[in-house]
Amino acid sequence: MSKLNQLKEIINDSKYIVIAQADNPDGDSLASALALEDILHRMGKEPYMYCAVDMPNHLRHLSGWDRVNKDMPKTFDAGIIVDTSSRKLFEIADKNGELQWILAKPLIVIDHHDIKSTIDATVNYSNVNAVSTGEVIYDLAKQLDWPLTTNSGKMIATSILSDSLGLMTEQTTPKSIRIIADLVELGVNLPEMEEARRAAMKKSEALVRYKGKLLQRIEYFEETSIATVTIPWEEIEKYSPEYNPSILVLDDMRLTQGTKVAIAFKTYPNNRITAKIRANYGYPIAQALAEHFGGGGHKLASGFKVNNSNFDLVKKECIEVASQLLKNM
Ligand SMILES: [Mn+2]
Repeated sequence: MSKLNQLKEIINDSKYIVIAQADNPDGDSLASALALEDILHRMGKEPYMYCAVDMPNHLRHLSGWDRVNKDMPKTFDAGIIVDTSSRKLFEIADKNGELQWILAKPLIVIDHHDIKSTIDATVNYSNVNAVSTGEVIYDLAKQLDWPLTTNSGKMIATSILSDSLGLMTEQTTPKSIRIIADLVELGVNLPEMEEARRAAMKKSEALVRYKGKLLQRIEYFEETSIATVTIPWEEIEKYSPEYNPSILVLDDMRLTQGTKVAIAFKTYPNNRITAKIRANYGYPIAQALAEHFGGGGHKLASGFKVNNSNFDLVKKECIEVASQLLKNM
């Protein structure tokens, strides 16, 4: 039997269907889950969305995000995993045993990543030429006559625009662009979607003014190679509930001409210090710099924490090590 027919049969034979996202939900995974939820609902099914972690704030403009549950139901007929073929990305469910529940039922993986699946699914339905999982779902809807509405269409468009960074990545194909055109014809309103996305990113007046202060306080070293900013405890207390102060300025720091690495320090009571490090493309020193202080991360993004330390000394050492790592490249 073809994969398409197998997939069709699993859905036909099931009523309660779990739609699962991995531990790193993004615009594609959430929008794909929401599109499938709408489609399955209209087919008379009972879809249930699952993700082991909270939906990030920047995705909460997608209506229905709050229907994603953090635990797996006890009974259901089948599962659909969206936007990943990697079992490693279900670490939480793997540890608490819930992954076994979904693996024990007929399971469909709908994905577009170019990796060999490590999920023991009944059907691995993956198209590596699709720019997003939503694009794969659109194809399935066309082939299997699934009911598309302006709502599921909007979610598919969101998924494509999200993973293709607004149709601007190399993986974007004429087909992805045609699907967006089809969806607009179906009634999807792109300006309205964009406005909702931007509205979710809006910040309070106080936070915008605070960002201005932080920008004023950026220090540059070795010409502008290294940029640092320091956020004291009083400001962490005041502004963190609305937004992470480091994230507010790190990108602007990295966008300074000549800047190779940006470091945001936070100082806490009892001489505890944390640092968030972001290196620019071509200067992959972030991980080594964090490791020097017992931290870790990736080549371009990392962090560390130290206790009982004198801030001025930690900062001085951090700048010296960063400067040395850049010289050694
Ligand atoms: Mn994706």
